[in-house]
Amino acid sequence: MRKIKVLHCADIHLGSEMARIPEKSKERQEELLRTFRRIVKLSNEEKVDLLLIAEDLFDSSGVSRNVVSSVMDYLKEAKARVFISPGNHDYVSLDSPYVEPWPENVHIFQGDMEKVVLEDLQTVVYGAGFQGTYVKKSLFTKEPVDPKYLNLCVVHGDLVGLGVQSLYHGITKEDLRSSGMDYVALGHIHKRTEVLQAGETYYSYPGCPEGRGFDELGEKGVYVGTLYKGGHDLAFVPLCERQYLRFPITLEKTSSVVAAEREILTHLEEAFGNSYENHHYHLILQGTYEEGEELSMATLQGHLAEKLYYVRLQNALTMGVDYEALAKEANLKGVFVERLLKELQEAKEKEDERRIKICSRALEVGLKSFEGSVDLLGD
Ligand SMILES: [Mn+2]
Repeated sequence: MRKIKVLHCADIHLGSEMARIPEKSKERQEELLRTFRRIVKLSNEEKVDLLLIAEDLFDSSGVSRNVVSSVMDYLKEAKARVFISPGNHDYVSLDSPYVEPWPENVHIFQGDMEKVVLEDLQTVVYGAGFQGTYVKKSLFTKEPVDPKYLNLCVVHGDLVGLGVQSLYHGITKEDLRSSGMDYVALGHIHKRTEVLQAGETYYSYPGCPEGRGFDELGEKGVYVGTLYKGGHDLAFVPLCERQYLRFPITLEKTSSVVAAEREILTHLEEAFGNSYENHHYHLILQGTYEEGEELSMATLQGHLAEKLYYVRLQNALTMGVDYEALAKEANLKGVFVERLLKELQEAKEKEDERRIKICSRALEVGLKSFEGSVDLLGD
């Protein structure tokens, strides 16, 4: 059986402003371009037949001349045939880079669904391109595919439920199932999906190959592998330069900034290995501190920033209190704590999660109010 090898990437967004972390914007734009170059290099190393770029190669039609020239130069080095499907960010327009001459090995889908027959590979590559921000109609054709060939499709698609409208070329599983395609290389959703199946049609979103903010978390990359009638062996290949990561860390040592710093760095090194310094972190610090020993988040963040590429701290530490001892005090505070502890105990016995939360919070805030006024908004 004829097998072909492909690299499927999507949503690269070259030229993106990366405005969510402005101080890193310039550097990240360069890194994004280098990531694209690594994609092309990988396609050569893996000797793929086809390099499929599903939508939003560029962040906009107004992308700088330098970026367009670099992309063309990189693609000239590609040994694979390249297929680009413009999406809602980089749609085809009169001033778009897509109307310029591109290297000979690059095919750009300019509008309605068209097909390119590759006799030597016994493969047909279908594709369509956006011509504006929105595409409300279906770009799939009703024309039946020729089952003698391996039929692929590269397209921007917003996978929606039956009857749901989308401004971004809504497609349903039924559309995929009835398309007759062996594989549909999708773009639009920046979070990767597994390679999925609708009837005989396989499809996937590889997600963006480089995150651009804390809304694009974790490892990013592309799909590489072979496709054949009735199957595939596509595998995810991570190749992002840096990740955006957000998670809680429970600190044991909260008495000094240096101790906390060491604990956090050790934790990150264990979790992410040698390259742990390279990532963007949003860390939610949990744990308890002794009264009067609250950590300075600004100082801790400053220390960590010397090591880590980017770090943002969220202070979720709480003051450790010996409630049992307080409950025994013969004063109003003692009565309050004793009463709340009883309520909390009852809530725990009934496994009433909502009540447990309310009682815990009431204890915490109530105790603070004994010390003076409580700023609930800033808390
Ligand atoms: Mn996109």
